[in-house]
Parts: sequence; structure tokens; C-alpha cells
Amino acid sequence: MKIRPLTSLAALLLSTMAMTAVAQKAGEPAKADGPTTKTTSPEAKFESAPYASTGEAMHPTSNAKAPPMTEAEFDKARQIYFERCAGCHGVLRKGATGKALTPDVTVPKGTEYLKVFIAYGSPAGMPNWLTSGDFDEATVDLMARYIQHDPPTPPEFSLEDMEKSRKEYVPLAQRPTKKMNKYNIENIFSVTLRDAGEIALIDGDTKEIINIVKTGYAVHISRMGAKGRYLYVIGRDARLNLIDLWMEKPDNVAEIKVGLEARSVETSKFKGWEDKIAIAGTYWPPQFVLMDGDTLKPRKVVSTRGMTVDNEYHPEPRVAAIVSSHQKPEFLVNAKETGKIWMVDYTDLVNLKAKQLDAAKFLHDGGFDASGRYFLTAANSSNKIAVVDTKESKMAALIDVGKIPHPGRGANFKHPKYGPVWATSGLGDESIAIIGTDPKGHKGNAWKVVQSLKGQGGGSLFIKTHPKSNNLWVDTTLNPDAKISQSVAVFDIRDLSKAPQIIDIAACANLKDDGAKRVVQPEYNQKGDEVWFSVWSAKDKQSAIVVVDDKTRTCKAVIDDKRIVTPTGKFNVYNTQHDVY
Ligand code: DHE
Repeated sequence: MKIRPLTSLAALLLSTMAMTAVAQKAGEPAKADGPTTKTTSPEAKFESAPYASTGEAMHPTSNAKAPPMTEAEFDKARQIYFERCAGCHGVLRKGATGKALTPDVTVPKGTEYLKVFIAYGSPAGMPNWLTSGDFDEATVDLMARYIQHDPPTPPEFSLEDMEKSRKEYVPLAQRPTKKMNKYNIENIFSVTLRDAGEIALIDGDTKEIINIVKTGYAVHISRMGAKGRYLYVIGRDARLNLIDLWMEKPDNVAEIKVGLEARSVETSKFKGWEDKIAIAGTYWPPQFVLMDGDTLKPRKVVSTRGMTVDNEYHPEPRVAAIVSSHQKPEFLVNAKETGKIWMVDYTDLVNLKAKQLDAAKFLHDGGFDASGRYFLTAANSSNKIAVVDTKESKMAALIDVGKIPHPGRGANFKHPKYGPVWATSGLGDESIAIIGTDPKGHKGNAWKVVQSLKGQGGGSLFIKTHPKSNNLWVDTTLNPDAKISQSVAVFDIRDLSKAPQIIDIAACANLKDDGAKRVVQPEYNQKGDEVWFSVWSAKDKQSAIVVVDDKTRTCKAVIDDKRIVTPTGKFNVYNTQHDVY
């Protein structure tokens, strides 16, 4: 591995640029480099039998107005849709962050209109698939025809299907009984290598790669067990990997497939229940599963299908963020399309108790306030932050913020004037909402946007600080302007009236090729004196991780090992374990 310490100021390549709010073009992160591997999942099996017409098998359709497609074309388009479009428009194309794409909407528009939309995108958030180079003309045409056909409904995935897929690579009895390595486990980072279907375990002290571990395809997030030993990693193909950090060389000990498409995983953190129960939520089927925390044996599957906050039935309420309550033995589960937050009591899986709170549509990501009592989460298309009081098990507030909030887990700090606050940036505009979170000490400010900062522009995915830091870092990963997507804004928490410093993180990485070099997701080390950024390019281009000294805001190291392919999320063990953000 090559780690390049950067010492001289000249080498730091930090540039301060004028802030420019750019009209937001990017939509949801589905624009991101998509996975390239084909799934072998059961969804490939459900289609009805093709029939031959002119030599080639045609896709049988009940929708006579849809343009004809061969079975092979339909299969190809279905896979592309799954990889690139379903995240925003939904598997059943009923719309969420993206618009509904059911034939009643698409057929009247016609192929030519749809082609233009797919090719050039829209300022409202649809990516420009042709002009960005992601699709060629033929693919644009293929997708324009595909979305005029009835959406195929993938098969269900039962507890039995899950159990059949489960593997225990290292059975419990053969696992170490104590830590078998010399790593400072609390400062290990689990780094998503998105398009490699792997995570890199990186020693935060030495910046050396400990191991590259095979995980699900288009791997998404890592969450750390409450005891600081097990790491849970979920892929978009709904493959969940359990990694044991006590092993001499930390590696997979168990694995399960929990559905066809997933984004979230968590483990029980309430006192006395640490890591006893794991939970994974799926986009398809719309459900969540509760498992044994150390073997991933599935115990209970719960469907999220049902009524929305507007009292309409929804067949596909996908499971977005899941967090583990510190107040009660409960998981909080975001059902995206219904806009409901489930509070799931995991103490009795036979007589399962779950409460549903009405928040707003469409629930996405979120995190706790600094006290750990309140869960703040984005209802992204409603432009709201929902707040749950996990002690009282009820909604505390619904707060209007900027366009399409996207906090990740958000950022907690003490505002010099307003006391404890939590902040979110967003995809739809340059605003950063700072929300008061202390109803006891600062009652007048609680659950209000006490200040709105102006960041570099729209397309922001993540915001971060640390209890020991005075810096508030904001990325702009999906901003259409490369100068903005390759740099980050950093605010001084002590004086938020000051304009942010803009730091060209991609330049620090000093990569030689012409990759997109989008900078994504600040993540602190355990001590809170370093902040790590991914410089994210396509699979066939060079990417890197840039480590910035938090105090001096200067680049400290670059991890550009060849194995660091498409790095995105980074999860520091200690911070993820203790919800420090
Ligand atoms: Fe994510 C978190 C869903 C695209 C990187 N992402 C989440 C969560 C959800 C989600 C529901 C919260 C999980 C939790 O806390 O339990 N992400 C989705 C999508 O539906 C979406 C928009 C489109 C898709 O098709 O997947 C999407 N996400 C992306 C990306 O393209 C990103 C930028 C790169 C990648 O690796 O795929 C990306 N998402 C992340 C990261 C987190 C995340 C790094 C965790 C942030 C954290 O600090 O906790």
C-alpha cells in the first residue's frame, strides 16, 4: 500500500474558493457509478415464459400500447433499472424520490419524449444518463421502451429462503474467545468498496489495509456491534456479512441473503441486549428481518406493506434507515413510502410488539442527537426532518428544512448561541439546517431551525463533526460542477457567521487519471483529530482516501492502494459503535 504523508504546506494543495451556489441538478445518489455485476438472485426467475414471433423471443405484455421488446432486451433493461433507477423510482415504479414511472404515466408521453428525459435529465433531480456517459444511445432507447411496459413484480423472499442462503464460515464454537490480534480495533475503518463488492478494513493508526473482505454486490453500509467486536455489512443485493474483528486477520464468519435489494442493517444496543439481535431492512421485498446477532439465524420477518401517512395503501414501503434505541430494547425502522417510523420491541419475537409513528414521506437516512434520546431523520421528498422521542416512544416534531434533506447520520455540536444542535445538508439546495435539540436546557430553540448556513451548492450527501472538533464538514458529492463535487466546505463552529473554507480534497489525492473524483462522506477517526474523505471515481479509474488533519485542515495522508476501488462510505469502529457524529 502506498501512503503518502504530506508535510510541506505547498504539498497540501488546499485551495480556498469563492462560494457559489449552483442550481441543483443532481437528484438522488442513484446517479452514482452503478454496479456492473449481474445478480444471480431469484428475481431472474419470476418472468412468465417468452413466446417466439419473428424468430426472436418477444416479451409478452398485457400492455398493447407499449413498444415491442424482445425477451433479451427486457431482461437487460430490467437489470439496468434495478441497478440504476429503482433506488429513486421504486421497484414497482410507483415513485418516491423520483417520479412514478408506471405505464399510465409513461405510455402517453411516448418513446421520443422519454428518451430526451433519460438522456439529458432535469433540473428537478433526474440525472443526465446519456450526456454523463453512463448510458449510450441504445441504452437510452432500451430504457425508454422498458418503462412503458408493466413493471415486473419480483418474487417474495421468505424466512425459509433466508435460512437456505445462510452460511456460517466460522461456527460460534470455533471463533476466538478473546481478541487475537494487536490492532487498535476502536480505530479501524470499514470502507465500502462499492463496485468491487468488498469492504477494506483499514487500520486508522497506521493507515495500512488489514484485509479486503468479500461482501455483497454494490455494497452499501457497515454498522458496528454494540460490543465492538462484530461488524455488519449490507450489500444492495441484500447480502449481509458478519465480520469478526477479534480474529487474527478479521474476516467473514457468517453470511445471509435477506431479500433481493437492501440498504440497511443494525444491531441491538440496549443495555443487557448488546448484539443479541441483528436487523436488516430490505427495499425488496418491503420487509425487515430480525436475526440472532452472532450467527445471523433469521427469527422473524415483518412486512412493511400497508397504509401511508395519507391513508393510502402502498405495496412497496421500502425499509430505509434503521437505528437501535438506547432508551429501550427497540429498533427504529424507517418505512420510506408510508412515511411511518416503526418502533420494534425485540424482547419477544413470538409476541412481537411494534408501534408505528406517523412521520412524513419519504423517509430516508438519519441519526441521534448528542444525548442519544432523539432520532432525527429525513423525510426527503417532504423537505422535512422528523424527530422521534425514543424515551416517550412518540413523535417530537416535524421540521421544515431545505430541499431534499440528506443528513447521513447528521452532525451534533454545541452552537455558541443556541446550545446543543444537530445539522443536515441536502441534495436539493445549498442550505444547511441547524436544529436545536435540547428541549430541557434551550426550550425555545428545540426542534426549530435556529440557523441556516449557505454551503457550496446542492448535491450534498453528508455532513460531519466530532465532539472534540470545531469544524463542520459538508460534502457536495452530486453537484454537477466538478469543482464543487471534488471539494468540501468546512465551517468554524465557534463562528458560523464566517463563510466556510473550501478545500479541494480531490487535488490532495493527486490522482493522475481523468476520473470523476467525487468527494464523499467525511468520517472522523476515534480521537476526533483526523477526518477521512473518499475520492470516488468509476471502477476502472483511480480512487483514493484522503486523510485531513482536523486542526490545521491540511491533508495528512493519501491511501491510494490499487485495491481501493470506488471507495464511498467509511465507518470508524468506535464512532459507529457509540453513535458519535
Ligand atoms: Fe445510501 C446510507 C439508501 C445511494 C452511500 N443510504 C443510506 C441509508 C439508506 C440509503 C436508506 C441509511 C441506512 C441506515 O442508516 O440504516 N442510498 C440509498 C438509496 O436508496 C440510494 C439513494 C440509491 C440507491 O440506488 O442505492 C443510495 N448511497 C447511495 C450512493 O450512491 C452512495 C453515495 C455511495 C454508495 O456507496 O452507494 C451512498 N448511503 C451511503 C453511505 C451511507 C448511506 C456512505 C451511510 C452514511 C452514514 O454516515 O451512516
